[in-house]
Amino acid sequence: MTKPSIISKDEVRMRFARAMSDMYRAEVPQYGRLVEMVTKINSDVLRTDGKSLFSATAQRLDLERHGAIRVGTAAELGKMRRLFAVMGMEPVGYYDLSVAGIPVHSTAFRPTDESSLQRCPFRVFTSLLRLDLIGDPALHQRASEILARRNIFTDRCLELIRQFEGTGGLTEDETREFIDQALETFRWHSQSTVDIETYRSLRAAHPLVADVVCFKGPHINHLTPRVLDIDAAQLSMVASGLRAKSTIEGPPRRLVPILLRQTSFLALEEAVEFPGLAPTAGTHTARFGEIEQRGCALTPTGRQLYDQLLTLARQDATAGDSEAYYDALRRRFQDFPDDLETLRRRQLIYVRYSVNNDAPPLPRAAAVTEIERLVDDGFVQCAPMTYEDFLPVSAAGIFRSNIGGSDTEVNVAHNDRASLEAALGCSIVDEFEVYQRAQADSATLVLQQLTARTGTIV
Ligand code: OOG
Ligand code: NI
Repeated sequence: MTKPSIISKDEVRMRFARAMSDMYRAEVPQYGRLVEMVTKINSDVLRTDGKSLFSATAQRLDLERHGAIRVGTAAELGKMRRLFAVMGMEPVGYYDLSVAGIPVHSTAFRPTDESSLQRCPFRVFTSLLRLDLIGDPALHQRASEILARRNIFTDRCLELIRQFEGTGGLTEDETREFIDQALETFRWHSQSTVDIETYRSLRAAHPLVADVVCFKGPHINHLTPRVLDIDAAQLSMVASGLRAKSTIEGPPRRLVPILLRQTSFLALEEAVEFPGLAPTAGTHTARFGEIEQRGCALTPTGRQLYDQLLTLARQDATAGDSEAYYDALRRRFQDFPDDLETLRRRQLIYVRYSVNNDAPPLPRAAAVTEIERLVDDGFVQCAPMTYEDFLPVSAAGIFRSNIGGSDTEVNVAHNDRASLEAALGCSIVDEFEVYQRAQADSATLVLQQLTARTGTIV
């Protein structure tokens, strides 16, 4: 008997992302409208600007989504890491949101290698609640007890994860079952697991605490499509009556987009059943819609400049007054070069090298260290890499616009990457290393190709 074949992790991720999108569309109809809007804008942009900087990533756009979840305990996060590993997703980047008054720290599960990203760049921004930042010890204790009683994964889901870990892959039948079972973890539950008094006291501590603690599982709270023109998306959201957030997070509009720009529509107020109360007596706000535009990945030097200019702009104007804020952003970001040539020469962005097939064969062998000179001399061309990660200041803005409660204070904490890694049970991948490696690999490949071409003329 032949052994049933194994489904690749990329394929599992692609199918899961699709299933998640279908589920969220059924749960939140506004998401479906957002996706239609984005699809239309993207096809307009590609039609009028077919050579857009990121047209190389155009074929992955209809699959490109990020979602977000919030878990309550280290044990939940540890299992979540194992679940995402089945789909070839690893934790990349550490985001400390406590500095912005939000009692969580986060990472993003995503694929890291080029071909997997090209197949399906699905990512999930995952936050772990930090109950230690909530002042009231009794409430902290109560929340921990509630969390300790729940199990956010089905037994069969855990069994299939163990099976994957044992054999290194799932068969067709197991994959189908795994996707069905895993979806259960992310589904919305309209019944709270606690009574309304408990819900209210946790909500008073911080709205996020109530969102994480009072439900059966970590419902997916948004699913974000990638748009090629976010200013058009923002206008179109407002025009279609969605309650859009007042400002777009991230860098200003530029000729060469960098990092990530994001906007959202505000959370829905949804009916929730509480034990002992009539079904319509309570509501909860947690789920919302978001759109993002992705630009060039920045090197640490580029990122430092971005952080510095963003801080200055935020000192000039508050994000609440969008016109003044956009003005301040535009003014400050005049110091950030806005053409590819300068961005590359000053090593502010990561690039992917390729052989310029229009150039004559290189007359001699060359070393990797000469790659930049080969670009200047026209033998090698380069394209910017897409930023695949998130931004802590933007994420805090998105959190805040959706959970409200900006008046609830949390204790200022220290960056605690080590405890997030302990909860995950592995170390967090450094995002800069991922881009750096991809850039270096492309340089090595180009050199091999050039040498092969040189070889044929000698
Ligand atoms: C996550 C908010 C952050 C983003 O795109 O920066 C985020 C959350 O609300 O759970 O999704
Ligand atoms: Ni998001």
